[in-house]
Amino acid sequence: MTYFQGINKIQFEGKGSDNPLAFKHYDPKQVVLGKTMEEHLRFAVAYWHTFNANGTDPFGVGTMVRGWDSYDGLDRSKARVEANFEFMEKLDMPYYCFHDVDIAPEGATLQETNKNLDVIVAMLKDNMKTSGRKLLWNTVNMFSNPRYVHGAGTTPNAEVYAYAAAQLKKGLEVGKELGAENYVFWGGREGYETLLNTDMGFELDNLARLYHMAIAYAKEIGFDAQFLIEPKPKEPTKHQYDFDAATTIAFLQKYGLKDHFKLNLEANHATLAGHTFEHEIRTAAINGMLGSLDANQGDLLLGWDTDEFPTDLYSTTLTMYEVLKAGGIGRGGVNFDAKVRRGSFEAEDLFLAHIAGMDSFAWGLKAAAKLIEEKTLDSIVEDRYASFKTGIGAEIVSGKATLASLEQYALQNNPIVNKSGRQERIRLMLSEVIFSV
Ligand code: XLS
Ligand code: CA
Ligand code: CA
Repeated sequence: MTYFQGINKIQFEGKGSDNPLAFKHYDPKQVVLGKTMEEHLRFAVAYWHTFNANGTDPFGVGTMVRGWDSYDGLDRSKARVEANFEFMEKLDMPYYCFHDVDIAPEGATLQETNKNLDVIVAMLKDNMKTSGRKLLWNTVNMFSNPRYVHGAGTTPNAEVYAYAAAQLKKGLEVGKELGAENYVFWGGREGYETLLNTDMGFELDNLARLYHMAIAYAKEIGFDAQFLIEPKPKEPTKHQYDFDAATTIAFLQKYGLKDHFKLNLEANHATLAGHTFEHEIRTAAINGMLGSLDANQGDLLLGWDTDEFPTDLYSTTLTMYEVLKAGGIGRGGVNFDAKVRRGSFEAEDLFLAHIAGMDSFAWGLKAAAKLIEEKTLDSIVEDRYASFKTGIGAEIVSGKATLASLEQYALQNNPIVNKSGRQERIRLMLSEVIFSV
């Protein structure tokens, strides 16, 4: 059975090609700064957007034309598994990611749900073995089912907390079974609407308790995936607890969890938090917490999470610049947590969208590598902080300076001379590099 008829394996044809079903920049085996593009980028397909989303919005029903939708229940889940592997192979996508509810339908009881999962996980495992495709991360969806109306790890209801713990336990077992490289926690309902009915301190204590239990259980079953927390400032709750990278790091530090986690950062979540993606990546990197990336882009004219495919080359370049500077993405990857627009409803659009994202990231990688090779930004930054290399600056950095010694210096050093930051010039230099690769 084929779900993407008429689409062959997507090949790299290079910049001159006008074939929409070909890569112009993503050449998996091309070496950039000592590693292949494939090794740098570790692309992943997000199961939920590609195989589950049907284009429904608050004003209308689904629009997507999908072969697997001619089935129901577990049969549809099986069809999605087949479609997933056909899709990954045709795009030469090495990884995929999913929530438990994306791959198998929830049953009437926890027992039934777990049974459904077992059937599909076995099928995924077989397909992974024959295709060599891998699981970048899995997670459990503790936000869609109405039981999670007031949260999962931060619910005021201990019965719901217990259910969430059981779901999480199964998620860790599934991750182990499929050899997931990472395990993600995104707290969809871990936040609140109003303090008038909320004990924030208690909710955060409980969330930390759940994470400690997860660490203990992963150790018990020998699941050695990297745990990742994915920050998001709002939506669905008004105040999401894992607001951004800095907030999440502070939480992990407070509860003694920092050594067990890294961050899964998403571009659209960064912009919702009022940050750039590169700000979030830098914040994680300087704290040793860069884990993985959810690649997408938001619409700056809209205040919600639009999860569009990433095509902004300035952003993909600066993202890959941060990743290269941080020494690479490690066990993480670039997961397309992105959905085609409601009007892009043909199956072929799934390919065109992923090609757009993969090419934009490959383009960004090449530009970032050039920025690094030519030390374009490094020399600017080095020069900007040069006053800390010698004299009074060196004394500050070495710890020799005191308030009194600095006062003495300041009293004699008159006038102070500052240098221009040259931001506009640097932006143009960036454009020149992007369009030269
Ligand atoms: C939603 C999140 C979610 C996580 C995984 O906004 O991006 O999809 O990546 O639960
Ligand atoms: Ca995400
Ligand atoms: Ca999102």
